[in-house]
Amino acid sequence: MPTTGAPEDTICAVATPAGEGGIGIVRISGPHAVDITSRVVQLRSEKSLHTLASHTLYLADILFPPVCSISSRSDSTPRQLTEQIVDEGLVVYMKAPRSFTAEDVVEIHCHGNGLVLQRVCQACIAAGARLAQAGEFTKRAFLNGRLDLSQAEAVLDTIRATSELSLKLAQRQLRGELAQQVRRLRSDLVRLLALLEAGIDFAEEDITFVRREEMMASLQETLDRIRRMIATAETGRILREGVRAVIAGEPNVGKSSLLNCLLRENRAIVTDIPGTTRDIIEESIVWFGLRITLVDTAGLRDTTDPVELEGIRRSKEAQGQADIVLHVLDAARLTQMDLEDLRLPPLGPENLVVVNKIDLVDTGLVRELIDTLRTRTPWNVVPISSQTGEGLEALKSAIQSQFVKPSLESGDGVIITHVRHRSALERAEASLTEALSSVRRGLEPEFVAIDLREAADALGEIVGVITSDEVLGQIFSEFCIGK
Ligand SMILES: Nc1nc2c(ncn2[C@@H]2O[C@H](COP(=O)(O)OP(=O)(O)O)[C@@H](O)[C@H]2O)c(=O)[nH]1
Ligand SMILES: [Mg+2]
Repeated sequence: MPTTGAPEDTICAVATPAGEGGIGIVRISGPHAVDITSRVVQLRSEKSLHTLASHTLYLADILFPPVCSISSRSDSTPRQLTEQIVDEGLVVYMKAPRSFTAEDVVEIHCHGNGLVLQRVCQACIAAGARLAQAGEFTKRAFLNGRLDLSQAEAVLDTIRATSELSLKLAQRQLRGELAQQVRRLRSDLVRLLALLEAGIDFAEEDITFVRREEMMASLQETLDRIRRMIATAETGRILREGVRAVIAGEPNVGKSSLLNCLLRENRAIVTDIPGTTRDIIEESIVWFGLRITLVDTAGLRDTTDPVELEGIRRSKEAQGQADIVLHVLDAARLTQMDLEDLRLPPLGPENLVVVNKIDLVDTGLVRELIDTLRTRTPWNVVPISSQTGEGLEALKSAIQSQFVKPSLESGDGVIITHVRHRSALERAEASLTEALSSVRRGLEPEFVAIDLREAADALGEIVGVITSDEVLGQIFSEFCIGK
């Protein structure tokens, strides 16, 4: 269970983004939410805010400064509405526990003007609220048991999602898909632990509560399930954060042209002078629901120009951080050389060879060239022309298919998207492997129990059953104020 008790104070913050908008919302959460709001707004119906029905919108005038402080709550003198009105808006009360934080929540919807919103917030503070910290509403939802930790993280993922696939994963996690699976695994371990501990307690009577084979089979099965989850982590990270695709190759092969062509804009300078691009240029787009950050780099060649040398250093660094490297070759140059002499940096399975400028070469020759490259090497080779746009769709699909597996799109199974979850699963895996080996070697149940408990605790960290203030602080500080 969460270590901290339910908060006593009432917090407020602007919940909508800064800038102009059709509406802007101030959110107030805590035991005094209604009292505080009653100092800041007045219903058009003149009724008391304490009579509000839950989950219903009411038209109201928003006042500033607050008419009276929270301590003189019984004050019933009619309010002077003259210059104090800041705006008009709607008020909605969400009675605990049927609210985002599971506390009493009031939202004041006014016009989306920063000045108005700020004044409403100041009025709430003057009336006894405290300005919320980053992520504090979501943190309260967690502390009050409304969300588990993985769901709280999914709230942030939902806010941050920049592609359909990342949004889909965030929503699945928000609905508790990961949490359910982790809880099942954990309860299996806790059950085994209970049997084991019962065996330890009754050791003198020589009673066995769980047979060794049964224990081994159970542990093995849990271990397999955890390993399958860990195996999804790399794809999950990419779907959540997007793919970093670095365009690399010798000068003048058409790297910047490829970037421009894929972005459909003249982002990078293209010239026929080798060594034009010196800095890293990056832009992000979404293809097939997946965010792709394209990174154009300086061409690799021997040079003494210090600026170009720095560009080349940055290019190599960018390649090191890439999820996929697109190695661009010039088709016209390839036809003039012996392919045996072609040197490429070591390529992993997630890298692509892009043969550009095929418009300059006879179609038959291009086919021959590509066939030769494909048969001689394990590389995935895609012919394109940045000039005519030929082959670009095939290139996009080739990149996409490296990262989006059909099984992910069909939505079966849980996908691990957070490093925090992955590291907890890996610790659980290590402890279970240890436990399994202890059982196999016939060690005392006490040893096995220690590892089982560690594995269960590691799983518990994912959903927040076991947690520290430090971890909570880290997670919620990433949120914005008002969430
Ligand atoms: N014919 C043709 N020329 C191209 C193509 N791609 C790039 N170029 C030309 O090749 C030269 C070098 O292009 P650039 O994109 O600056 O190469 P980078 O140095 O690799 O970034 C420019 O003159 C481009 O117009 C292509 O697909 N076909
Ligand atoms: Mg360039």
